Parts: sequence; C-alpha cells; structure tokens
Amino acid sequence: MKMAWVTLILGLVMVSGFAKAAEIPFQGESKADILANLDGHPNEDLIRELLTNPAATPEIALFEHDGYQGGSIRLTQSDMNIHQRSFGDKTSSVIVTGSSVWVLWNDSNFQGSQYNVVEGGYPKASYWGGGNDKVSSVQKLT
Ligand SMILES: [Ca+2]
Repeated sequence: MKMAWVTLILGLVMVSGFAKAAEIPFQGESKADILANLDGHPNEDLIRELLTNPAATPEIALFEHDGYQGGSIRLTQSDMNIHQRSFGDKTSSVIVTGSSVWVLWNDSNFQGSQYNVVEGGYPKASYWGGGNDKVSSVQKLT
C-alpha cells in the first residue's frame, strides 16, 4: 500500500515536470515584433495565421528568404528530403508554432549538421545557428 502511494506521488511529480518542460517560451524574434512589422508583408496572411490562429497540430513553416519572405512550405511531421518539395537548400527563415521540437538538418535523411528549433520566430539562419540556404531535411522530435 505504501509503495502504491510512493509510485503515485512519483508519477505526479514526473507528469508536472514534463508539463513544465513543455512550456518553453517563444524563441527568437518575439511574436510582438513580428506582428508589428506585418502590414504589407508579402506573407502577411500566412504569418498572421501561424502566430495568432495556429493549427491544433504543431507546425513548422520554412521560408525562402530572410524575414519570412518568398516561397514557403509548411510541415506537421518529419520530411527526410525537402528537395522533393523543391525546397532543398532554400530555407532562410523559419516559424515554429505549437509545443514541439524540430531538427533542421543540412543534408537529406536527417544527416549533416543539425540545429534544434522550438516554438518561435527565426527571421534568418543565424537565429537558429545554421547557414543560409542549407536545410535539406526536417525532423520532428516531439
Ligand atoms: Ca533562401
């Protein structure tokens, strides 16, 4: 009986610990700063949707140019070769929505240099620590 209580309490501590770990603050450029510069932005509607009305499923949006400009692709799960979406070696900025952890890989098949990103706005490659026009695969960790 005592063991059952210990197990229950340990379980509760672990669950609350995981809940806390999931509450990572918005990283990179702040949401307020992104929204403040959106009027007339070529991807204004998409960015507003991502930031103010995100889908229930965590998502990563890759943009062709700095500042969330140019063409884009949106992923809700891993993609081991974004060259097949004609988006290989193009990513210059990224927005992640929802509580999730993603890895940006320089090579396809989740290989080469890797950079973790969580919910946030990354207006250029230096924000995630990688190089411009390098991402070839994207892995969703959680
Ligand atoms: Ca680019």
